[in-house]
Amino acid sequence: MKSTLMLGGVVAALALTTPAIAQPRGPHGNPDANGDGVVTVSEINASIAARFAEADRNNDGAITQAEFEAELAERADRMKERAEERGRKGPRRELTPERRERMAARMFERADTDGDGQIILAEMEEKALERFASVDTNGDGQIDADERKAQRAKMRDRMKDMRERRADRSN
Ligand SMILES: [Ca+2]
Ligand SMILES: [Ca+2]
Ligand SMILES: [Ca+2]
Repeated sequence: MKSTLMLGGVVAALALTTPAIAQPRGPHGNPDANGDGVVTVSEINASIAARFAEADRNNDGAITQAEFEAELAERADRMKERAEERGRKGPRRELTPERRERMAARMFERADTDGDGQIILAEMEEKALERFASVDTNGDGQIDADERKAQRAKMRDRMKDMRERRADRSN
C-alpha cells in the first residue's frame, strides 16, 4: 500500500539530481535535444544546466536546501498533474510534508558532494557524467536506444526492489 504513494516523490527526486537518460519524453525529461535518438554528453550537460537554472531560484549559482525542496515539491505536483492528464491515477495519497522533507534532505546530501550545504552546477555535472558513463555501456560517448532500453529495465528493477523492501518493512 505504501509503495504507490511513495513512488511519485521518489521518481521526482531522482529526476532532479540525475539526468533523465532513460525517460523517453516529457518537457524536462528528454535530453535528446536534436531528436536523433542518441543522447550525447553535451546534450546531457545542456539538460543539466537547464535543470540547474530552474532550481536555482535566486540565480546565485548555487542550489540551497530550501531551493531544492521547493523544486522537488513542484516537480512532484507536476508529475501528478501529468499522470492525471493521461488518465492515470496519481498517488492515492500525497507524501506527507515530513516524509518529503526527509527524502529531500537525503537526496540533497547525496548531490552535495563536497558537503558545503549547497549544490553547484559542477556537482550536478559530475554526477550526471558518472551516470552517463554507467549507461553508455559501449563507451562511445553516446547513449543509443538499446542502452536506453537497458537502463529503463534497470530502473524498473530498482523501483520494484524498493517497493518490495517497503512491503517487507511494513509487514
Ligand atoms: Ca540559489
Ligand atoms: Ca556543494
Ligand atoms: Ca553508447
